[in-house]
Amino acid sequence: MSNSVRRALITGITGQDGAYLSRLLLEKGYEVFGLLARRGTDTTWRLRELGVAAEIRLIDGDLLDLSSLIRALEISRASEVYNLGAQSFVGTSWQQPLLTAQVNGQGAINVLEAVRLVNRDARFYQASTSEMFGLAQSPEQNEGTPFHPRSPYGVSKLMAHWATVNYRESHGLHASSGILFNHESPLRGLEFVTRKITHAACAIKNGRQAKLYLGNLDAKRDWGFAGDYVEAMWAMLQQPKPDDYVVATGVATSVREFCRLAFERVGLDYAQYVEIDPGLFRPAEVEFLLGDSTKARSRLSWKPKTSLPELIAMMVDADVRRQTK
Ligand code: NDP
Ligand code: GDR
Repeated sequence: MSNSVRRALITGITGQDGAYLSRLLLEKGYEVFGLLARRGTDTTWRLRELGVAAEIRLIDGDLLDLSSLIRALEISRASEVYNLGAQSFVGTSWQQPLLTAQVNGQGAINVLEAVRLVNRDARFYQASTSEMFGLAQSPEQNEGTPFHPRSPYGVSKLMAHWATVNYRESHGLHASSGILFNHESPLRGLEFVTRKITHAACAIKNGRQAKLYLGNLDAKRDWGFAGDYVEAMWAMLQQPKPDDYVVATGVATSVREFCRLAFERVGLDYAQYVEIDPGLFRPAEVEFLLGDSTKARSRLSWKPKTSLPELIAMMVDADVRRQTK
């Protein structure tokens, strides 16, 4: 292992963002290590789909086990640590508020502690979220917008966000927080609304599914492409000073409009197939999110490259390919 090679450790490497970030870092010449939480089934399909699985070194560990994180930092000798691991589904966070708090909140502090104990010079990235704005206090949200989380998920992420700020301020760590708005891709989990829609549009077109049941169609989100967003994560850790950055497209679209565009891509009218299931409404909804990423655009020279229609086409076409295999 040469000392000149840059090494990164990613928690949540088997998730959507973990896969895209792995590919980006490998392209940049990094050695990539990933924390692998033991599950009953194989969780590495995204890494295989992007063709990067063979190049990554997986280290067994869990965000709830500090000793495993210390070990992962020692083995990897990482100079950049990306904490992407989370119970990331907002809906589930009402059913599992304590697990969500532990994995997302305490888990982030465990990673920060491991960095502090093993290598204080390692740079740290925290996967913060627009869900922290929740009941948004201004029509466009930026780094100065007050937080008002609306779910146990949002609350847990706020803990991790402030812990990141606190380790920066009290221990001098190079710890940055990326406040990322929703980002999607063909690798998105099926529980999230965008992939649920693109998957169903294809299944309905193929005659495998009759209807699509959804909750609140009027919620609006600022949706971007995950492949673009991981570039901002990396750019944050290349800055001389750690900081917080909002990453977003600046375009808000309703779930209803997302449905219309996705079904249109397969030649169907969504209104004939989408039904409302009141059970899918959330106890407290985030109705509207729209990000102002001026700071990331000027300081990181970052901007999204993929429009929403392009993203939807990419997701629908991938589901068509998968379902016609
Ligand atoms: P995913 O849900 O796709 O991935 C989550 C990852 O966390 C998986 O690899 C999962 O492993 C891992 N994980 C869960 N619990 C643990 C644990 N106890 N120990 C170790 N690993 C664990 O999320 P995304 O890739 O979409 O998001 C990445 C991060 O960014 C998350 O923290 C999310 O909250 C945050 N975020 C995401 C946004 C988005 O729109 N995608 C927007 C803003 C923030 P396994 O596969 O084994 O379950
Ligand atoms: P979100 O994403 O909660 O924004 O969190 P999700 O796709 O789950 O919901 C977006 C909006 O769609 C509405 N909705 C439905 N959602 C789901 N999942 N299923 C449905 O059937 C449905 N019908 C309507 C929701 O009510 C909501 O308003 C995502 C996650 O990736 C988080 O980890 C991340 O932090 C945020 O994005 C930014």
